[in-house]
Amino acid sequence: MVTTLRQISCLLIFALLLTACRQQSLSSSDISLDVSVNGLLVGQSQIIVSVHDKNGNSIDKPGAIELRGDMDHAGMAPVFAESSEAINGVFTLPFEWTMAGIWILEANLTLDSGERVTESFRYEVLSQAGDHEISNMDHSGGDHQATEGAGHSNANGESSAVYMQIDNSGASAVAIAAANTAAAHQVEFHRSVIVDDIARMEAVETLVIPAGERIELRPGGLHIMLRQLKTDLKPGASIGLHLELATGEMIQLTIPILNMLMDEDPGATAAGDLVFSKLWARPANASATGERADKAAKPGTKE
Ligand SMILES: [Cu+2]
Repeated sequence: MVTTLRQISCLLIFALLLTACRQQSLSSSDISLDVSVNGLLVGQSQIIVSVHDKNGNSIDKPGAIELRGDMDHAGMAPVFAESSEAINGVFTLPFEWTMAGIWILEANLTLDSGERVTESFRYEVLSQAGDHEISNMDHSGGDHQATEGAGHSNANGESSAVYMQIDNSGASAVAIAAANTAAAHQVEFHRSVIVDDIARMEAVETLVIPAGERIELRPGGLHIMLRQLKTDLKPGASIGLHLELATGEMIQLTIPILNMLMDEDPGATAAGDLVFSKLWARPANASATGERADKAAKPGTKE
């Protein structure tokens, strides 16, 4: 009899404890993870994971986070990072992108209740300019661009993008085959595409303006990428840009450096059937300002 009573009271206490726990802990279905990456260049970056409830409120002590980064092709060891220290529901984790390419980042949050919340994200990581220390992996197979090509990210300086609108009033399509500028070592045509909600870049061979049509180069779409800048692009200044048509014809444009395209059009330039307008390039520094790998903290990498 005494035993039974004790058992019952134990059960009661246990039930009370459970209830108390339930009130404090969250269910995984109430939780969402926001991941942002500070740096998409090969080497050290910072990954910020913020944990919200379904109302968008940050969760003070969400538990422990574990990151796993895998490349979308075989042969690379995954990269891990973990932390159980969140400030106002935000984890900041050092993370090393070990190679340029497409990465799938999985964020695993383990709640105090033991429940897990998993979300995965896709990123394109670009190679870093002249970074021989980081690019110490095997680059056989002509992958020397990994050390020569500048990164895409504006946060690290070194690259910028030119935007414009091009109208073709002619009866035939015009193709722009190449571009160059004294301000950068490398100029490429890119297109931003959204893959699984993540913007990434694709190289475009030629810019084609169909007969009687307009193409728009704009942030988040087609753009002319300036890589490995030779000079700082300061707002208010301008750079020269040469476009080479598929016919061999050269067109010289002046591109103002602007923080964003203002309402007033900086001016149009006509060349043959083409009219170039709304020309601008975003500001950037020629020298990298991003944190270098040797200065940043090492992430918790495992085999
Ligand atoms: Cu680009």
